[in-house]
Amino acid sequence: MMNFEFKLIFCGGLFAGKSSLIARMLGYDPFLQHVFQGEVCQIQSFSLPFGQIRLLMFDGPAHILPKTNEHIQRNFFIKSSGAFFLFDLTNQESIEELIWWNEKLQQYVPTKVEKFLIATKADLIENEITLSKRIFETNKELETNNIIITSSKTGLNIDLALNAMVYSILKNQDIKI
Ligand SMILES: Nc1nc2c(ncn2[C@@H]2O[C@H](COP(=O)(O)OP(=O)(O)O)[C@@H](O)[C@H]2O)c(=O)[nH]1
Ligand SMILES: [Mg+2]
Repeated sequence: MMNFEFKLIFCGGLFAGKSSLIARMLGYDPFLQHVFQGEVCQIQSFSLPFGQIRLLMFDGPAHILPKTNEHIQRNFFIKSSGAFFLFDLTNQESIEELIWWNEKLQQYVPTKVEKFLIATKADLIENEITLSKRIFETNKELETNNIIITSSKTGLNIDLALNAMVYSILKNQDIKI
């Protein structure tokens, strides 16, 4: 059996939807159940035919991280295999916050990190979802694999986002599944 452990970080400004997304990815409904506020790391395990994958999910402490010292910032980013970059569809300017998270990620992680841009709160958009030009420009700058439109309220594309991340990491590390 082969066992793997990967660190995933959830990046984005305050209220982008990080904690709700993590709760959903762990199989909870954050709108019915308590969201673990202040928990640094949540663990999700998957069983695959060849063994186990453990995901260590780190919730970006947006309220303190940009103001804290290099040591604490480094601890958050270091050794991550995957990064979810979140912005809020009801506030598309929230994408600007991601520039900082990406700079720090590049500073502290020299190896390749699998990245996805996660548009959150799709359930709050009544009409057709349109992404601004700035979203596509920033996505290009962040060099993500893809943009995924999600809702932690309805569960839209949550499994898809997590599966895409795990698959990309395994592929990047040349692990055949
Ligand atoms: N309607 C809706 N609200 C959401 C969604 N995701 C998060 N929220 C709400 O947005 C606010 C911020 O979410 P939270 O996960 O705490 O963001 P964080 O600061 O990035 O951890 C909370 O009031 C959540 O209930 C979503 O998919 N749909
Ligand atoms: Mg939070």
